[in-house]
Amino acid sequence: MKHIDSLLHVRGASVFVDDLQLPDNCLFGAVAVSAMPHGRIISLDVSSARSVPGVRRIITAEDIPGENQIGNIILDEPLLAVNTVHYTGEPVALVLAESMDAARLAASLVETAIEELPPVFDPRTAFDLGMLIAPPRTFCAGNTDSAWGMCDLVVEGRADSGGQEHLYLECQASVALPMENGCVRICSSTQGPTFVQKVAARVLGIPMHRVEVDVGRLGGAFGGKEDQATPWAVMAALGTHLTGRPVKVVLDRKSDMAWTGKRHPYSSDFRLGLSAEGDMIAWEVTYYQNGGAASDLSTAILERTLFHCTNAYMIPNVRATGICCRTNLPPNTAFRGFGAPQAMFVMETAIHMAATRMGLEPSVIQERNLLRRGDRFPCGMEYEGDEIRRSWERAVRLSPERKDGEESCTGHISRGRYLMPVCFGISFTNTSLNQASALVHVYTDGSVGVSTGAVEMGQGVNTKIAQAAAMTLGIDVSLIKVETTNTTRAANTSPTAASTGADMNGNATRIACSEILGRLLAFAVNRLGAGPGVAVVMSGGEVLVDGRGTGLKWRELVEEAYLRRISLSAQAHYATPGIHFDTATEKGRPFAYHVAGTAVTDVSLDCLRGIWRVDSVTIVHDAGKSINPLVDRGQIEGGLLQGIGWMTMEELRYSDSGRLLTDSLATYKVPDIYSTPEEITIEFLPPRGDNAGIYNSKAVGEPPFMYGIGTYFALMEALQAFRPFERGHYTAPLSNERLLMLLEGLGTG
Ligand code: LUZ
Ligand code: MOS
Repeated sequence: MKHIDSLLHVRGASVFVDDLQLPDNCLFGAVAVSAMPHGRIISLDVSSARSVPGVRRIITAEDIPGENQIGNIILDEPLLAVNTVHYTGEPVALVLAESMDAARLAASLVETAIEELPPVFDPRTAFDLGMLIAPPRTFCAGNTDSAWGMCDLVVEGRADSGGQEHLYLECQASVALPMENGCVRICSSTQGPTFVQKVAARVLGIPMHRVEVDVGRLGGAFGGKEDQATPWAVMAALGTHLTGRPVKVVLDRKSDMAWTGKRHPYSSDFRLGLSAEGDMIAWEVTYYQNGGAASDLSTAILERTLFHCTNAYMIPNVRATGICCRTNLPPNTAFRGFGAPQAMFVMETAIHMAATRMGLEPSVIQERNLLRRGDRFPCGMEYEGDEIRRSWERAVRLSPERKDGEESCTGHISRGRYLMPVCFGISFTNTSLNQASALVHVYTDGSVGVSTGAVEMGQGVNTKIAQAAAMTLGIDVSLIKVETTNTTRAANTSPTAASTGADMNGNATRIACSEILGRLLAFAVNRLGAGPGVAVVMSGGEVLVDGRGTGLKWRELVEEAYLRRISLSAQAHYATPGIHFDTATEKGRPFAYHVAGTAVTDVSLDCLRGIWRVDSVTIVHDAGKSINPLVDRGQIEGGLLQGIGWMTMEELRYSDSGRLLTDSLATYKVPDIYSTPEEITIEFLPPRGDNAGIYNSKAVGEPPFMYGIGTYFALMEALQAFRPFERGHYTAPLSNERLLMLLEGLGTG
């Protein structure tokens, strides 16, 4: 089955926030921001801005009726700056005007006099200055102190990975509409409708039930709209609240890139101890996370880094410390993988360094140490699967054969291969977020409407929810409509994040649908006069008794049930079972299950020019029993490409004043069709046994991102085949510039 939005998308008929029909009296909001990374606000002069024709109102912090606070986990972020600014791009005022052009012009004329304070952009510097967002956390297993003595080799080094722009196609967007009696309705491009509702209520100083948030679909998000759609939506709501008029706030691309947070850059120190045979014995790592100017989701992201500090490997002695550092960059935020890619990059760096030192192929070390069923992660959870080793073995067999005796470096073209195993935990690391709900209505003509907390952002969650409903009800999927995500139909929802959207909302949908079906079938038993002990099911839209057709069709049954005053609606709640975590001991079972897979990446590097291509990527991925292989394949391909971009070309550069220089696609290079691997082979690992996802499928959103890490190390392999070297410091992205420096034996990282 295709993605249910595919026809709309290719026809340009899908509706996004920017496409919504606006009432005639709509105002347009533009944001004035700080041009300094750190400083005291001396004065805010809005007189020139106010004189722009069409400007109706300029809102600053003083106008906020409720709390000027948009923080999530830690309350440390104002909606509009007061007294101090902490990053270039921090909102200081909201200008409302009759047109977007007038609003943007006026916003650029807001004059903020700032007395500059010294900025800090580097997390290690921030750490030295004691600028932490939260106390450091450490995950331990075994005892590293006593383990070093057992090691035949210890490698030490540093690994730095860069940030990443989300580059969702649709920029941040929201429209707020005034409703009767001081209520407000917000249409937002957010992954977290409840968070928008909660923060809007807090800022406006009204109860949550007066704020309705509605989400149709998003033009991509990737984590960038988990927390950071909120300020713009709340600004629109604030404008509406203060003027009584509809307000639209939409960012243009450059502002969106410059002002919003990114994937967290990390700088990490590590020490890996191994036996002479390549068994990993001890692993110590310290992650300096660049959190930016406010906490946002940084602490949760760092927690996931710690959970994934050993990736897919069994290491008996571990000490991993995460430090969440406050800097003067825009608050960094959720991004596909949520701290796990950063952890896995450090792990692979250490393995690569050890392999180089030992004169081994990295795969020799990797394979020896892959997790086996029953092994424990540092958090204490057991690895309950066998997919890591099975995917590894299958990927090795499936990958293109490398001809015996073929030199890996012929002339100036050097080839490199790297195997990248990935093991990713599914569930929000914050256990309480692992809940979802669904509201299902069957209408008297047999058509069905499903509302859940899941947000469609292109990933296909609505398709999977429609499938889950159809599978449960035993009717055709064309009868199912998935409604907008709305806080009046699905309350207290978790953001659609952590790859859990389809699992949790699909399960809530399944439960609600089976409740309705149960009522209908009980009625059918009566209606057909079927005796006790017979199996009555709905299948293909018809009631079957003991597997035989009865001629009683879905629509007829629904109509009759209605006349008998049987409820055709149900609401259901789903809470992921069996998960818990104790932050006092840093032990527990945080994840419902793990998703694993292996990618084999082959690259060719032109050692004169420093340019390269990915010849092939062969992926064996565990999607459980996929309910939609086409959607899952799309996620795997997209994740891979996004991961390759993060590792090899996407580089953020800032001016001395913390202004993003790479604020357009002319200066920020993302993968395009020319950087796509010549061949991508994706095979789904045949599932064994049951999975905790929806209908035995598994979550798919984030894990494939980390296959892209393989491209970095395949390039390293190709480099070393041309020019053998050892380095103690690896840096990503491995841009063409950096590659050329390495080829010349220059540069760091
Ligand atoms: N968001 C979140 C996430 O709030 N908690 C998580 O554990 C998570 N994991 C991945 C992506 N988003
Ligand atoms: Mo996320 S990184 O919004 O799953």
